[in-house]
Amino acid sequence: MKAWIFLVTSTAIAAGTPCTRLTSLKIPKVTVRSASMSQSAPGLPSLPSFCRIQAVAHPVTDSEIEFEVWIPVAWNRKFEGVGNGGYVGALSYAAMGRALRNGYATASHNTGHVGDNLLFGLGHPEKVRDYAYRAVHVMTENAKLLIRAHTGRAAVKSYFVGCSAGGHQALSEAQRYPEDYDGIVAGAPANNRLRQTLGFIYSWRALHGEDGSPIVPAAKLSLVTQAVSGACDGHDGLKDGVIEDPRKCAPVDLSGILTSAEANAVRQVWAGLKSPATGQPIFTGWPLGSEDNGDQSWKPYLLEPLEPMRVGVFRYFLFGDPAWPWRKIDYDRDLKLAEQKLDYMQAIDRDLSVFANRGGKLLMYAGWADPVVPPQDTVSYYEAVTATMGEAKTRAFFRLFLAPGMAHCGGGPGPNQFDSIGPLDQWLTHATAPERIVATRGARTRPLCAYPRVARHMGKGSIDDAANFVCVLPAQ
Ligand SMILES: [Ca+2]
Repeated sequence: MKAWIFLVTSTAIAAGTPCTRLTSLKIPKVTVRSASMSQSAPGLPSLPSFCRIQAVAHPVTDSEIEFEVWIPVAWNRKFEGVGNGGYVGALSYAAMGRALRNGYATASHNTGHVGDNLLFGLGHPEKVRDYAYRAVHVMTENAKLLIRAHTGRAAVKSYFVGCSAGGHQALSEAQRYPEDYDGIVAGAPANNRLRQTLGFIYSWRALHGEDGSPIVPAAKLSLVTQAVSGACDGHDGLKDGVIEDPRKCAPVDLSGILTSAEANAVRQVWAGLKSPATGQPIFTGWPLGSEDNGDQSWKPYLLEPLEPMRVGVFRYFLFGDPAWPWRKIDYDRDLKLAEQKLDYMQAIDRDLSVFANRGGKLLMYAGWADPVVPPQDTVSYYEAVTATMGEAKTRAFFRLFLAPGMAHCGGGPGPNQFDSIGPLDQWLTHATAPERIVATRGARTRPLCAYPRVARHMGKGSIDDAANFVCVLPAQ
């Protein structure tokens, strides 16, 4: 009898609140605008049946965070929060669709504003904070609450998956809200955002004359990449059209394709921004081989914009002055000011002990041919965490995978399609730490190896088959 009562009780709890009745839930500072069963979403005409919840959160005055939570009928009992790209104030429906098809309950948000124009932050410091770190946390807390309300159960595991700005969000969650997620995937993280913005300004100025006209013709960028490939491809021991580690490239002769002024501009972008006062690096350069790979290039990020990308971080967020003369930037002084006033815009804390000690796992990846977020900076962050926490402790919860020839979050000449949530889930549920992840591009498969290891061909068999590669420490 007692067992029967328990069964009835747990069934009643498990039944939860019907989807359409979630709109009447009272959640502090949240309004559930709609909730209904669905099998589609914008751009996703055919999805597994799910409860679609649309809501808005107002954690503080002047904050308005749109978010959605999707809970599949055939639920795997896990939650996957998904990240955003750039400054785009829009929900990531495609990523939500992928999570849903894998059985996850999922959530996305619009970062607290609409559209990809940094003007949103002018005079709205709370919206900047929403973008920088708060919106993803607010979404996460409320998504968990709604999942529990609808299903009657808490998710057994919670994961976050993001790339670019989503990678920044991923690291911010691990650092600021280490109890939000059990597992986190941080792809090409734009977490060093203040310095990277200076890198955009510096690189734009390197590639343009004082009158704003480009020094390097866009059509020549692909020639630079071909020259880099010719000089560096075989440097890793395998002529396969992919550069294993562009930091090890020998000097590239550009004299046959660029004028000396053009070559000088490109070399400045490669070299990165150094402090005019001390000569110390402020931000890494962009990697050799990232100039133009057809599908991704420096063109939309460094060359074609009429002013430096994301200059609004300083113009609107820091100085609050639409007329701020960015050409007169003082890299040392203005970085210092930004670090004082906009520290929350970055996620560069090297101590992830709280996340690690509660069993959190972090999988980070980057492409070696990324024209947006230089992978050298991602490596630097990993090495900084390792130096802070120790190698053994770091490897126990944090792995970095570098994809040779991959551009920004995909694309590029190297194998660039791979599953990250699967290996992360295996790590959390079976304690199997990822050592290699197989990436594909067309018919070619290749293992991505846990840093600092690299994929080495065993000397026989196709170079297009991952089975013929082992992960080894690179030759010094
Ligand atoms: Ca190669």
